[in-house]
Amino acid sequence: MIPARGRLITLEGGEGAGKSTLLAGLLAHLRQRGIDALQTREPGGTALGEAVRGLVLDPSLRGITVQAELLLMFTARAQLVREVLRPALAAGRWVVCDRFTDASYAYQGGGRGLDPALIAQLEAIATDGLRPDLTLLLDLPVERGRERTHVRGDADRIEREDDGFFERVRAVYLARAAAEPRRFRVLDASQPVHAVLTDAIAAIEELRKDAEG
Ligand code: Z5A
Repeated sequence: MIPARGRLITLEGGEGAGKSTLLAGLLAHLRQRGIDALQTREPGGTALGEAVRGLVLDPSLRGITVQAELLLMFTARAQLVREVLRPALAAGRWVVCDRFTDASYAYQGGGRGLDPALIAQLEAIATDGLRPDLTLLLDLPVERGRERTHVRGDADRIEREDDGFFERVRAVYLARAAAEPRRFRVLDASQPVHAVLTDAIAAIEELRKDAEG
């Protein structure tokens, strides 16, 4: 018997929005529902992707050009799609991925100012048409995210950008969500953790019912 197609759920948002915190609760919910789910992240999720992550977040590599940064993000993504995402989805598994292609439009497009048309060309190569079934955008004012991450200390290379950078990132995320309301759910990430999880589960339940269809 051919397994039903799995589903790809992506989590997006600015720094400190609460993606990692939400991930554990979402995985627990899916498994309780009897869904075979796995988690992964970008950049990362494969040996190559984790090596790329080490490079792009390394604060000592100050001279990385914006074009090189963009290519590194898509290098990790090309590997993740073929090594992890496509096989898992084909086997009927659900995948929750901490960031995906929307992050490149937000950070390299919005934050760094690269042309979205250029990003779309790389998307076509790296993702081979794979798009999320559902994207949960954890929206949070930039200063609230900063307050949350400051306590952690040792900011990575991208976290060291100024507030203007993160305001542009947020604006692109919200614009993409507005342009694709069927795929995106915008969650108010300034709520307490349990309330964000409740909203996220509601969105996932809609997807699950559609999948059972
Ligand atoms: N990047 C890119 O530029 N282009 C791309 O294409 C891709 C990525 C894919 C790595 O991502 C960086 O790569 C990222 C974008 C860039 N750079 N930045 N900035 P990442 O996902 O590893 O990095 P991050 O987004 O900065 O992770 P983060 O700061 O850890 O955010 P988070 O996972 O969304 O937050 P968290 O760890 O769950 O929570 C942060 C703190 O807030 C923690 O103490 C929690 O306990 C607390 N928290 C969480 N939720 C709440 C609520 N609801 N209330 C109060 N406190 C909370």
